[in-house]
Amino acid sequence: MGKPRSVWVSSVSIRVYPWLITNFGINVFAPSDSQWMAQALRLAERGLYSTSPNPRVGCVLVRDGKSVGSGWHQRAGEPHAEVYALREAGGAARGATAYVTLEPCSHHGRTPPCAEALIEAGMARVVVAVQDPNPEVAGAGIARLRAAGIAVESGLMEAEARELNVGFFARMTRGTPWLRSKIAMSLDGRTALGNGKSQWITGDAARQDVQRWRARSCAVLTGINTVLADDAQLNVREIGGMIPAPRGGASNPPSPPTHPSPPLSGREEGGASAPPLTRGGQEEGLRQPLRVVLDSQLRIPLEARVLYGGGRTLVYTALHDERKIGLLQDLGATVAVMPDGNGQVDLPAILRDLAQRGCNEVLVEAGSILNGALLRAGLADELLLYIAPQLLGDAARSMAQLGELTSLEQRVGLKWQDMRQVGKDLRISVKVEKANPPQSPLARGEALLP
Ligand code: AOF
Ligand code: ZN
Repeated sequence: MGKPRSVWVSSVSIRVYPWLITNFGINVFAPSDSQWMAQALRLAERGLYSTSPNPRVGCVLVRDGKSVGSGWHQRAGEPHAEVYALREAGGAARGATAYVTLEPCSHHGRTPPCAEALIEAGMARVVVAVQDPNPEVAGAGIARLRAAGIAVESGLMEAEARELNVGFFARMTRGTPWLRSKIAMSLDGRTALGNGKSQWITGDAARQDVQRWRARSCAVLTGINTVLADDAQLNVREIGGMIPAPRGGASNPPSPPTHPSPPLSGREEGGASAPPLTRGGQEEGLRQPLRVVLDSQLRIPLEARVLYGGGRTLVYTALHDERKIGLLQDLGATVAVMPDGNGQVDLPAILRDLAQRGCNEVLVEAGSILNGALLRAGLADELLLYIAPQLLGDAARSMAQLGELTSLEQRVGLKWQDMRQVGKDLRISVKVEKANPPQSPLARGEALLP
């Protein structure tokens, strides 16, 4: 039997659900199911800045139409969402329905299996948004619950749940992180003047917004040319003194809204469903992304700001220069030598290495050379474009060096994802179509990496 289908039925009595599932393999979700799952997704989003390498997960326990416990996963090594919810519910969990945004785990990781905890607590039904792609779980959690006689339905708001953990799914299913390239540009797609001047094309609000995308990423990746030109620190510092919500279980969510919640995009930055952030000078909880520099020839100056300040720095190079490597290590940086056959750094190998280091989402903040190389190699997954209402002219630098395309088949296909105004600029996010990787002449070996 294939994947169970899900249909929406507004007035089907709860008693016919098991009958439909048993006889037709159909999952039937009531409107209240989706409202509770939306609640669980909102809780999961609170982990946007803190859970990695673990996924963002939320859980709501409902009995007699009321929430009796809820929780969200906050940090790797700490309890999972279900545990917070069960703790809050206590004995009231017996006979409840659990809404979980990710399949409850079945393995002993840093914490014990949530499936067992749900069974012990006497759950009657478990509704799951999406199966856990972690090979250690991958359906075993759901199977364990079913074996214990619990009714389990999966697939409710699956797209939203996947989107919220787009990086975790990428790392688990293909062994590389989700690569999102941020590009600040003019309306005519230019990122700097011909002489390199680019500060600042977009306004304060857009640059503030970028800080949040950095904060949710496991790593920020750039090229040596950008380090030499901008000397950016690439850490998270300007989110208005805001840090992720403090430790502790989530409070009980209110009763479900009478109208279904608006769909979650899983990518809100300052929008209506942005995770709550608290103001304050508490440094604890402010997770700095790993700063990654691609520097084939180890040209990075020892004074480069990316080597200092908050956060760790990882330099990938193609050069076995023990002296320079030692100097960088003395400054606290990690250096990995990963050459391809052309004296450049090996991009696919670097991405696999980053995944092995637990990176789910990587934000690329680089110039047109690296952006072009990633697109040409079919490695970029998403472009986060900040577009300023100005024209810089055709002598200015392009957003990505793709080389000359000679047929339209070579173009990079994109899919609109999200679009909004941020201050005086526009923010457009697009996903890169992977079906037809671009085949410009430059994609065939003529590497242009820094
Ligand atoms: C859940 N609920 O809230 C989360 C889950 O090392 P551990 O013990 O924290 O396990 C991490 C794995 O557990 C992670 O890779 C993913 O498969 C799952 N995450 N599972 O039931 C949660 N965060
Ligand atoms: Zn778990």
